[in-house]
Amino acid sequence: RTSDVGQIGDPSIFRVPNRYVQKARDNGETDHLYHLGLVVTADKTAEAFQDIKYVCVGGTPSRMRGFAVLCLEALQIKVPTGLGVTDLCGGHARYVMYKAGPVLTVSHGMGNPSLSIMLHEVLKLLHYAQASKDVKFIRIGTCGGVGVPGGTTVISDRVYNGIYESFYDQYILGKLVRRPASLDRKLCRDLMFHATKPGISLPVVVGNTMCADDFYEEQARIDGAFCEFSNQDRRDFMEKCYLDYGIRNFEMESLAFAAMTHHAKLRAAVVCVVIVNRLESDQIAVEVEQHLEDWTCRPQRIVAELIKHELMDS
Ligand code: R2B
Repeated sequence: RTSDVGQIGDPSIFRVPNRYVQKARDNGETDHLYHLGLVVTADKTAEAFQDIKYVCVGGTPSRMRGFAVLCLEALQIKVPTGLGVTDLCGGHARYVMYKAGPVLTVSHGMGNPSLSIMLHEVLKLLHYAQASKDVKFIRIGTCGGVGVPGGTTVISDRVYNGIYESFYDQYILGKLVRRPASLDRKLCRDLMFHATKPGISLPVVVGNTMCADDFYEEQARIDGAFCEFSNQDRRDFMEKCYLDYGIRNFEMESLAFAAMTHHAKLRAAVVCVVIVNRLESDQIAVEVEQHLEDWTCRPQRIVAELIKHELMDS
């Protein structure tokens, strides 16, 4: 970063591609990030986030708190005794957000719409904070495996919607807007490297991901409240996913995540641990509960390792 960091037009800082928000920041106006429960301006509040280099997101508040604690340990950051990690979101927020040095960890709830609201507000927060445009975004989550056993982490290569297209579709002003959902290949490779190196050595595959807008019918489950296809249809679909499209997992947020980060010209990756192999079962076995703690930490360990090494090298 140069001495003119924060100057309007500084090419090293991140700007949301929205002229209205750009103008608001340049004019020093306030912005209510309603779902984060924060009122921000390009002043001290936002400056607190200027050093962010990684934004890691995941479904549940407890997992994102746990990841913040893991990052504090990995980066050997001491927090004053008794303070612990503090949720930075305001009172009526829908999400939680923690900061561990240059790592921001934020929960996103379930599904593309929930993630999308959080991401709009976090992107604006980084914009107001004049954070670097090189911030990396990583989703750490859980998923159903397609021919991949429980406990294995899938690092996404391509992400598909339910009809095998890498686009996130939205209806804006009565029109269909299709945004390409694209992840960063190098970040994916780097994550794979750290996952498999001696000392970490976790079961991990790189594969394509199908992102569904529903947990049951759209993910070919026959155990939802409705099911209008046969078990054979389900098997044919799974086979097509696996063989024709290299799909190795199903989850519910990667499409909006990949499309929005790509649209904002930011690098992003998706790292999810399998909690059920969908070629074997629809339901998450009760016995899996005993592994959940360990398994859900696996993407966190891989990402913390990458962050630690990248920061050490920088
Ligand atoms: C994985 O787990 C959730 C559904 O149980 C959803 O957020 C997802 O992508």
